[in-house]
Amino acid sequence: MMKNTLTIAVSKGRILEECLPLLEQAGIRLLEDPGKTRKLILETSRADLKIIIVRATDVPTYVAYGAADLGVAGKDVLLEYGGDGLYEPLDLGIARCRMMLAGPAQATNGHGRLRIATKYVNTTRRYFADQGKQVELIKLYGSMELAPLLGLADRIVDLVDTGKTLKENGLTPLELITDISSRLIVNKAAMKMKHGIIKPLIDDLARTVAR
Ligand code: PRT
Ligand code: MG
Repeated sequence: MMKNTLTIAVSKGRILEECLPLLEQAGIRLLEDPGKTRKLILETSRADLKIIIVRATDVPTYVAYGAADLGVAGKDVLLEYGGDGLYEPLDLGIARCRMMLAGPAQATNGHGRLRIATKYVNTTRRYFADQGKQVELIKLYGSMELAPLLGLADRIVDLVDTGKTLKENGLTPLELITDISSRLIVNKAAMKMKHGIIKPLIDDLARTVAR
């Protein structure tokens, strides 16, 4: 962690795409087109600031350990990560969606414990525990929508944007667990040691988001 430089961890895809206009309004441009390079460390128009490209679920890890000073992560990823060592000073309002419980339209509210397939096992467990319900969780890494169709689970917990993915797989949204957007996260030690450069960046981004 170098004292006068900043590293921001961002995932490729919708978060990077929606992040770039915000960064631009804060005076930060990428020097290379992220769609055309395989580089994982991207230089910017600010010599003291670089963007690193990591998997969405790895963003909190890089920031918590101080390998990156800041990061942009979906609230879904942050809820599931749960660890400390992170500040979450700003809701960037990008990559919005909803985390939902979903299932077949005519859900057979079977016997015994509900089986739920999801990649968000911690968040799902907490959601049901808060209602005093015990559920059986099945951890999946993708294509959750298949699980009820094949009898692997009664329900799924997944992110929903337009609802098209659920619909095309014969599933209906049943309960809203929480609204999701991407957050700026900051390593706690970096926030202290590099306050002089991090604080103005947070303020610039906050102004941009408020516009
Ligand atoms: O895709 P990859 O395996 O590389 O990683 P990832 O899925 O973790 O990354 P990415 O880029 O797909 O998602 C990054 C973040 O974007 C997530 O952590 C969310 O915070 C946010 N986000 C916003 C979404 C969506 N909207 C979204 N719709 N992430 C995923 N989806 C998926 C959803 O899981 C489902 O499969 O899109 C599908 C539903 O979309 P609709 O429009 O059909 O409802
Ligand atoms: Mg994805």
